[in-house]
Amino acid sequence: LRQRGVTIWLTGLSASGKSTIACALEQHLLHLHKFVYRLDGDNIRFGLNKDLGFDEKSRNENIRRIGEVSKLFADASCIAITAFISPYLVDRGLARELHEKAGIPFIEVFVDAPLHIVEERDPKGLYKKARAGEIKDFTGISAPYEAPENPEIHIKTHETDVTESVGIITRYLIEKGYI
Ligand code: GGZ
Repeated sequence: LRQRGVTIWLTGLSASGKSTIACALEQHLLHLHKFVYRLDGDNIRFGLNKDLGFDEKSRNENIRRIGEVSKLFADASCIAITAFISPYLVDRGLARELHEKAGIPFIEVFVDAPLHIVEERDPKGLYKKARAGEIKDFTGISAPYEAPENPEIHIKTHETDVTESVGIITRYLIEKGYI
């Protein structure tokens, strides 16, 4: 049976654990000899989307393009993993619609950690800068994050380690017959 494409869409605050989970999941699926590709800030925001910033319109366009690109990868029978804050319900809804219209599964994963926890983590010092007003429109501080209402998977990263998170997503893929 040929692999079917799917998009695994991680959403959550900065420092919630999206990239960490995305990398570990990618590695795990590669070990299972799956065709997988990860889209993140490094290969999208510095390339295709380098013309975009962080105001609401730019984020809408960022997510619109990522939705289109992930759909193309999944259409080419790849497991596309995306790791972007994607703070707006409507944008994630449009990405989902795009996939579902093409008959491609869209798996929304809420990478959830409370604001006080991600602010404590603050690995790049961005929350501190945002609190000081040095970064404007910062998600969770001065820009909104609209939590998913009905995600396929909900992971609380302050209670679940990376290995277990990868296990949860992998078991979901197996249960649904996607891998
Ligand atoms: C949020 C910002 C901002 C602002 C720069 N708000 O933790 P990081 O550093 O490595 O990940 C964040 C990343 C968010 O980009 P996304 O493309 O995922 O955002 S969105 O989906 O909302 O378009 C953060 C950094 O960029 N960063 N400025 N103002 N995060």
